[in-house]
Amino acid sequence: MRVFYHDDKPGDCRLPHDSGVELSPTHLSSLGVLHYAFPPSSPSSAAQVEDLAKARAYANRDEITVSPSAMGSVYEDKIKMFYDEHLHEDEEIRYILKGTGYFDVRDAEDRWVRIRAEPGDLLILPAGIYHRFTVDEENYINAMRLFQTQPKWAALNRSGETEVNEFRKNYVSARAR
Ligand code: KMT
Ligand code: NI
Repeated sequence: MRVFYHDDKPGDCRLPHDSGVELSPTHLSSLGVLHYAFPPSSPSSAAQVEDLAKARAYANRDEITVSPSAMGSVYEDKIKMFYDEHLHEDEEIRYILKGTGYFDVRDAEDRWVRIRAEPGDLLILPAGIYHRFTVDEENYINAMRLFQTQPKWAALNRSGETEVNEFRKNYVSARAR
């Protein structure tokens, strides 16, 4: 994982958009974003992911591959959808198995913080945080998604309504503390 400010320049979202300003993992934890490194090649990783899922009551999971060959004609549309700024009323947990991609999260000053995710990175984005996702120029990522039994999984695109969403308000007040 690498964390840096997005350069906020227009252009293909799959490019690095690296501002050159590197951020520490502590910056992420101050936003309520948790990160674990469970290398897929390490024999203990699968059990560690299981333990974490159990501890947070995540009963369900699936695997997603974002790539032109896995998604076919809907690929470009899916990429645009993932990159629309949104929030969820529940955590978003992603465990990267293969490939690479970028998770962008808004910080307290509303700047985009870009997280470059690689195999072994497990990220937990808290409910209510504004975020988006893109693959990089390799156009390939394979990840495990974890779901609680009753996921509130709709992506709510940023709008006047999400600004007053109770999960958003709870997130902002928890972050400020
Ligand atoms: C999401 O929620 O943005 C996704 O599921 C994208 C693929 S996970 C690497
Ligand atoms: Ni999301």
